[in-house]
Amino acid sequence: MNISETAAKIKSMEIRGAGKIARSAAQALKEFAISLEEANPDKFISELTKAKETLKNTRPTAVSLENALIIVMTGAKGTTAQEIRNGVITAADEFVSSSFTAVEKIAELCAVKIIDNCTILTHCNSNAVIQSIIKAHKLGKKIRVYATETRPWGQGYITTQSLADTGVDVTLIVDSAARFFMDKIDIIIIGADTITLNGSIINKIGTSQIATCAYEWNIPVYVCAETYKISGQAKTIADVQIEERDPSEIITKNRLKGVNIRNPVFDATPSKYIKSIITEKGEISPNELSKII
Ligand code: RUB
Repeated sequence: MNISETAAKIKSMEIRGAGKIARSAAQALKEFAISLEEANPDKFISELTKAKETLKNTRPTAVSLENALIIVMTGAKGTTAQEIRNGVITAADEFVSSSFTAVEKIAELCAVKIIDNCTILTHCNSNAVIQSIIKAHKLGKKIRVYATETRPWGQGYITTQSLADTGVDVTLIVDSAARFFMDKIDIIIIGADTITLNGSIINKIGTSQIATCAYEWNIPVYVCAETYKISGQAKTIADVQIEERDPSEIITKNRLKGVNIRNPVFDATPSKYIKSIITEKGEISPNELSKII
């Protein structure tokens, strides 16, 4: 896929999820470097930079996307266009492979947190979470999962179907039923798009409602996230742009007259509602994040 095709698919959410958009963008930048016929090294880097910006500007919230592109661009060094091209190819391949390894490692660590005979609640569709639940299931633990539908996009359908396909006992609920089922839940596991330096978690809209409710019920909330989802720039949630998408994702155009419709698609959960962040480098308390970074 070329840059504009990949950018369009990320923007339309045909490619979605913080990890997947990061890997797809890295792959697209690599393919662009392979196909770019430019012998002048400065012009080569300038074309790469333009392509990087096009990819970055597709979705504003997940720092995984920007970080992946920054990592790939660290390879863009050399005195000839071919050296730069090779550097980009190597950096992109390393990023994609390390991001898959990170998810495997997170799944191993998170599966330990999932005790036998446990009921989990998750929200949206996070690959890191799904792999963790599947890992625990394969270890023979008896698990029940409640997964929210995740309005307006319905990412919960992907989550529930992939868990059911691997034999996990899974129940789909509407987002507003999360509190209703809270007395059945032992642990909440969610993914992340961005983690700020003060330990706030930016994830799918509705995450913060679930986390505050879990706090009231004393249920631990774990975040499964690769370290490239930590923002080096965003100190607090005020530094993160929350994507707001078209109202037509919520309701058919013109169905209501004279009604304002808002469609923010992520929200921020402050660190006090998070038990820990499970990364490929180990478990991190959100309050310790800035020191560790
Ligand atoms: C997806 C979402 C996921 C995170 C983590 O939002 O909020 O929880 O991206 O996913 P959207 P992963 O559907 O709008 O992209 O663990 O797969 O990176």
